Formats: sequence, structure tokens, C-alpha cells
Amino acid sequence: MKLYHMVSTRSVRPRWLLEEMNLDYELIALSLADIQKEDYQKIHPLAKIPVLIDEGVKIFESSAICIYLGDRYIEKGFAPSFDSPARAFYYQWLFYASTTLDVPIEKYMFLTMPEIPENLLPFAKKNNLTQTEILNWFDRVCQPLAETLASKQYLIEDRFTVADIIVSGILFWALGLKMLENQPILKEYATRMTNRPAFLRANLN
Ligand SMILES: N[C@@H](CCC(=O)N[C@@H](CS)C(=O)NCC(=O)O)C(=O)O
Repeated sequence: MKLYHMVSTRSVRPRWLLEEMNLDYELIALSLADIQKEDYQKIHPLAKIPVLIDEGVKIFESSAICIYLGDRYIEKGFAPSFDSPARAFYYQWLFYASTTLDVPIEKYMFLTMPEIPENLLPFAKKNNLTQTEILNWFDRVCQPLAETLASKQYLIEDRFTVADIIVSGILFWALGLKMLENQPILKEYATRMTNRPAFLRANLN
């Protein structure tokens, strides 16, 4: 199994899961310049990170890769069983994370980190909302998650699953951007999850 990775990007999430699962994998660490080469576009159609290659399967999208691995190695216990009602909430938090929670965080990141290369998001697109407007938007979308985590250590079935990797992997960026100052429950959760030894290994260069 091969994971195409770039430091401090979304590929940390599937790498974290591979570390949690204790699976053998080859890490192909690339730079921004590497992924812009023509060869890489044969691997990811939009020249993005991550991509996982596992026997006959080549898959992109960080959350999809984690869901795939959680199901493929279901006996390792990082996804609810296929017939469990917890599966509904598992899907809910996975989609919420990727489509609702991730959006204001990425927007805030592009707005507040001038060192991000211009070609990733042109300046004109960064500026249609202020920092305060994005933070208010973010606080609103955090509400259901904070309510759920007020009485739980993990999102699903009182155990660590792929949903925690995706949700806290996304919140880790918010933590770094200091977007969780009004969100004590989420700050504690994201800090606790990303202090796990497998995350620390996955987040190395
Ligand atoms: N929704 C995709 C996003 C992929 C993505 O934008 N990856 C970034 C790194 S986090 C990337 O490859 N950026 C380099 C570029 O856009 O040239 C996923 O979750 O995999």
C-alpha cells in the first residue's frame, strides 16, 4: 500500500489512520513542486494530495481514503460494524466534517496565511468575507459538534473511530489558526485526539 503525502496537508489524516491500524505502508513524500509535475497528474487528476494505492485500488479524497480503510480493515475496530445503527451517525459526522466544518477553516486559513502560494487560491477569492465574518460562521457550524461532545469522549459508540480522525484532523487546522478560542469543548477534544501517539507519528515530516 502506498500513500502520496505532503507535510502538513490533508494526507496527515489517512497517514494517522494507517499508524493507528499498525499497517505496513510506503510513504511517498512529495513537495508542492513534485505534485505540479506532469507525472503526478496521472496519479491524481487534479494534482492534489493525498492519493492511496492499495493493490487494484487507486483512490483520492482524504476522507474517502479513511472511510475505505476503516471498512476494508473493519476487524481492526475503527468503523462501526455494517449492521450497527451507529453507522448513521458515523456517516453524519464524516460528511459534516468534510462539507460543513472544513469550509470556513480553509477559508480562514487562506485569508490569514499570506505565505500560502497564490496559485492555490487567488487573492481576489480570499477576500470576499472578513476574518470576523468567517469566525462567526465557524462558531455557528461548530454548535452541533460541541453539543455532541459535551457528554462524550468520542463521536461514535464511545470508542475512537475514523470519524474522530476526520473531525479532529480538520479541527487541528482550526486549533493552529486559533479559531477554537470560543470553543472550549472542541479545543479540548482536538487537543486530546491529536496528542495520540499515532497522530504525532503521522504529523512528522
Ligand atoms: N478534498 C480534497 C482536497 C485535496 C487538497 O486540496 N489537497 C491539498 C493539500 S491539503 C493540495 O494538494 N494542495 C496542493 C495544490 O492545490 O496544488 C481532500 O480532502 O483530499
